[in-house]
Amino acid sequence: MGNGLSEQHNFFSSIPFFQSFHIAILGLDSAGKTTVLYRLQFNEFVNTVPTKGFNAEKVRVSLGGHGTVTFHFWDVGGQEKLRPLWKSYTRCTDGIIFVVDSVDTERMEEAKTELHKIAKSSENQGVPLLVVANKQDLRNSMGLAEIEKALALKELGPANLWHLQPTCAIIGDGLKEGLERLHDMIVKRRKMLRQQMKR
Ligand code: G3D
Ligand code: MG
Repeated sequence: MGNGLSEQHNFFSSIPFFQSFHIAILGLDSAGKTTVLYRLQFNEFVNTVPTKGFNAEKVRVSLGGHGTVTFHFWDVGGQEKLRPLWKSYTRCTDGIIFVVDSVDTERMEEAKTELHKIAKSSENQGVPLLVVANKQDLRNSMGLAEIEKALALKELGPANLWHLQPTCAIIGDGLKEGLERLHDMIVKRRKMLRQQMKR
């Protein structure tokens, strides 16, 4: 039944469509950014060395219900002297992954400062943020509620979509779930922007 148009629509919507997103991976040095990247890319643990500049990788991930999605990840060195560069990599990104070392209680305040600086910069207004609570395999890692409080995530305000994801990047636990949530937030934001433009 119907005029054929709806059948055509169903036919095309059943083809997995390809999308591509730019994602910056940020966080303090040694939080596990490069481990996250290579675990996502090769699905295996790669021994990392501190990142001097940046690593850029294109990774195709099959996300449940969304077909295959291509992510262009930029993993930027987290050492203090490299942090001013973050701004250049977050310009025009679709999403940001901010990796936190859940064991590094001493530098949680520093991580919070950097995270809020990024989220509040004018270029990143409303860019979806996946906060990765990494190294959850370690015995003395902080719990999620504790990390959410320490990073003052609720203070990011309603304009910023964010999700806090526990992970163990060396095994890969939690990464796929986190990426799915980030993807959902990016799609939601695009819809919101489209609706705003129509008004
Ligand atoms: P960075 O890119 O954020 O600077 P790296 O961090 O990816 O280089 O990781 C820093 C160290 O943390 C590495 O150990 C890495 O193996 C370790 N690491 C990363 N993710 C996890 C995790 O989920 N659990 C545990 N236990 N360790 C992790 P080394 O010893 O090479 O410094
Ligand atoms: Mg690195």
